Amino acid sequence: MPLLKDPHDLRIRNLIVKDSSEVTIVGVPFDGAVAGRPGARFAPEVIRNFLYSYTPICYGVDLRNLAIGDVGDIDIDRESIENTWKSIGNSIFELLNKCERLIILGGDHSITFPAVKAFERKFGKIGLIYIDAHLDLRELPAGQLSSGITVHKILQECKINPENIVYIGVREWVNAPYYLDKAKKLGITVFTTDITADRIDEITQQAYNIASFNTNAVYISFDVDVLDVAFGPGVNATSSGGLTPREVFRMMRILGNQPKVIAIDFVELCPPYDVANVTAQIVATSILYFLAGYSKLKELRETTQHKT
Ligand SMILES: [Mn+2]
Repeated sequence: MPLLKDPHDLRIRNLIVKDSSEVTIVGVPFDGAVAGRPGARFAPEVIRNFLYSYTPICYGVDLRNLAIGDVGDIDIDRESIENTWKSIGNSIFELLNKCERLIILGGDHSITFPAVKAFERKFGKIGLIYIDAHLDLRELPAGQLSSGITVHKILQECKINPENIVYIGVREWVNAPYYLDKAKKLGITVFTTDITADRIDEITQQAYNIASFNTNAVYISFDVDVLDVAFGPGVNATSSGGLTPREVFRMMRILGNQPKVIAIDFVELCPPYDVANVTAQIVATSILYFLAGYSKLKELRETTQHKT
């Protein structure tokens, strides 16, 4: 029997072009900073496989109004995190010059540091929404590596105002009180999962308002471990008490719809520890909802332009 080739069954893979000035997807297959369970380097390929197999429409949304390009993966050096960071920074900066929205497929969470640095170089005053079970504020002695130092590195090397940094989904019970105090003292807003419970729409909007206040552009970092372990077994550091897929989808749709949101990364998906690709499928669907939000924003912009 030949494989199904239904000309009426359009999938996202049929829409992807090599380069696009509108939405650009790029992979960063690096997991050299993970001490515990590496494997995130396999994530970009797995995410693409699921993402591109979906249809581009759902109720009221048609992603065919977006030009989506996939430029492949950024070159990384497994032996040297410094070289890798340099390569990521240069590539991301270049891509930000060319596209309206950038979707970065990690990789472990260490890739966010050079990405945010490049983002700041491009846009000046920026905001950051950090969706993660963890604070990633660890102060480690020089030379010691972990993907739990990302926000600490950003605060050290970027000019971002901590008051434009917001966490969503930080877990109760897994973050050291020292770092929670540190975040609060710095003026960073922390929405833990006890706060977001039943209020994800309102909290997401609030997070955007804080990150976008007096800034030119907002970067979103989505650590997949923000999902409850029941939905996200395929990560380096699992924990209970996290977000549900539905909460994440709602959040993504709202964020995708915001005008200053320019880049988003999806990090820490670890396919070797996933079960039946549960986590990978949730990540792929999250990207769809983010694109759905953007598609609606574009539609709105076009109708307002026609009216004026
Ligand atoms: Mn995390």
